[in-house]
Amino acid sequence: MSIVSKLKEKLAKTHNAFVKQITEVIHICGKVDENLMEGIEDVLIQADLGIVVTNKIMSKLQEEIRLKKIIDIHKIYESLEHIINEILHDEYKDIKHINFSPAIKPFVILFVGVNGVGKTTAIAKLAYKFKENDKKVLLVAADTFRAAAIEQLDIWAKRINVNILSQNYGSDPSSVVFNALNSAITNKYDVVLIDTAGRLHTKINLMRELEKIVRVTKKIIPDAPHETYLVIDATTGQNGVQQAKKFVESIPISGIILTKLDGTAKGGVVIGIKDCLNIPVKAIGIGEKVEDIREFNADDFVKAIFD
Ligand SMILES: Nc1nc2c(ncn2[C@@H]2O[C@H](COP(=O)(O)OP(=O)(O)OP(=O)(O)O)[C@@H](O)[C@H]2O)c(=O)[nH]1
Ligand SMILES: [Mg+2]
Repeated sequence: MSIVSKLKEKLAKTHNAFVKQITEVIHICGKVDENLMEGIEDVLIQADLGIVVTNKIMSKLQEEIRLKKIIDIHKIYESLEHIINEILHDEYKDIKHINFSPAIKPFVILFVGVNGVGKTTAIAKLAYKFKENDKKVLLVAADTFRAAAIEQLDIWAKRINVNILSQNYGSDPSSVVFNALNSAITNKYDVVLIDTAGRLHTKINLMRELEKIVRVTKKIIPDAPHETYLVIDATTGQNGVQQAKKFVESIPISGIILTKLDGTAKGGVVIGIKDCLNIPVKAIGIGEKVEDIREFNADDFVKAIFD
């Protein structure tokens, strides 16, 4: 099975919702007019693209209809695909892929996000990829809020056969990070992946805790964390994107990992994120298994949604 057909299978809910609704609007309207434009705009909003990018798409669509003098309603679908593809290409043209063989050592990645979005799972998935690239990987259990969180990371570490550094439940997450980074330097780890507790963006003390983790990290390795990934649950659609804004205000975020795209019709949320947060989606989660992660690729994504 090709990469796109596999992805299409995983994104089936978003694909079906999108195709079905657009086709329905086209069918009901029957001709290219104001009604059709309103119908398409509604579908884009419902698909959770967000207002800003929806407006951008709609004005490009109007322009294309005018310039190309489109009267055949069946050409609209094609135009829409082409416009969304162009927007994503434009936004992602200078984006660096995740480097699974980083030159910097240890390469430190911090994972943050609200509760239950899939941080720990994303860490396991990426750890597995680094491992496949022969990197020496250390997982850091800086989610000390729940004993179960440490256990969960420990289970993943055993399953993918990488090391983990943890302290007792209730320890200061910054002290776990401090010890882990020192150990990573001494023991020559290539990659350090730091798991943090889920936190609501509105809890100021918890956001301060993240800032402290970053400060402590820098004390040991001044240019670390080399990446900070904000994990967002796609099933929460635009809500997730709005929550993300608060994280961005607290610490620098270098990329987004958008999870659970397999279980939602709200996959359209991908299309508006870069525009809204000015942070690229680096990877997408499409299942619960360790191999269910893909680096984000605009071309493949648009094909999976439209074709
Ligand atoms: N279907 C699907 N489920 C996922 C995906 N990513 C994570 N999950 C599931 O989501 C649930 C929460 O995942 P975790 O990785 O524990 O989330 P977390 O952000 O670490 O949660 P907290 O540490 O409690 O904040 C688990 O049941 C995962 O299996 C995904 O891409 N697709
Ligand atoms: Mg977790």
